[in-house]
Amino acid sequence: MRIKKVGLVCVPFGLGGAREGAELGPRSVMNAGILKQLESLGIEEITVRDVLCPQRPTGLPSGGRMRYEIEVRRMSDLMCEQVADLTANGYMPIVLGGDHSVAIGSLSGITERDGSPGVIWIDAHSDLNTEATSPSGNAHGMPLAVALGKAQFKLSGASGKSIRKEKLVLIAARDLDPGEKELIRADGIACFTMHDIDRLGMKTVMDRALEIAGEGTASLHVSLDMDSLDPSEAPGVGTPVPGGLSYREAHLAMELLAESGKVTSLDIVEVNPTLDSGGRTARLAVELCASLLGKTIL
Ligand code: 5AB
Ligand code: MN
Ligand code: MN
Ligand code: MN
Repeated sequence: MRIKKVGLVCVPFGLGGAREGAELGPRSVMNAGILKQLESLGIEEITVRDVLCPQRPTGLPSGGRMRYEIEVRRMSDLMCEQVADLTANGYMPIVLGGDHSVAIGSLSGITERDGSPGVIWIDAHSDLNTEATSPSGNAHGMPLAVALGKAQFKLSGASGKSIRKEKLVLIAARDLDPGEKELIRADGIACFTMHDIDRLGMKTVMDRALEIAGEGTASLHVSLDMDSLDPSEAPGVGTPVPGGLSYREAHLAMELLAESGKVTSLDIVEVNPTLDSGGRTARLAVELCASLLGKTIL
């Protein structure tokens, strides 16, 4: 499948994480030249949508066990509309976060148009906390629990559940909370940890991931948390964890996804330029996006 139309959805939202700065992510990825990169790949139509995200309120965060719940809901509703509209018009949505809570909106927007997508979640974390299991109350640790209908947080219009556990694959996990581990085991969610990547290699892991998430669904969503990479490659993230993907492992993952021809939407999240070293993480985000869209070495 050759991708001809891309819709960049800029979501400057950082209230889902503990540290300020992820709201500056979309700008930094744009400054790192994502538009030029898309053009040079021969994408014929590019449209950019800016989601008008709620600002950090003064005073205490809204919400109970999910911090800034009101703002997360507002952002997700706006995003859901944008992503659904782009999908309906034949654009591949590429969401530039923002912290990972933006995936709540991506997944609900995709589901609204195409039904449940397969999901490949590339992340040091599993983002499966509910309000009850979250150690932090931060929404960026909860988007998959929300999408699976496990959290109390439900989106306004939506039925609550947007993805199926059988069609979800986690890749690069290495920092899981007790409640998340329990859920992964109890629900039999496919999880390729860094240990599995060490043992099997990225090629085998991605083949298996594509078998699980890439078949029997109308669409395939890839959610790339930049903290999946080793902090030595991607220092500009809010929750770095040692022992992550190498530069080549991450590129290989994207190249194999491109070769599959199955990916229909993408999030690139958790780029935090205030923690970055000279825009390195943003540039890597652009490169990985290019690989996923079919850029090859030769
Ligand atoms: B990210 C933690 N599990 O829930 C939590 O970066 C971290 O989107 C979540 O993967 C990290 O607060 C969320 C401890
Ligand atoms: Mn994440
Ligand atoms: Mn993460
Ligand atoms: Mn993070």
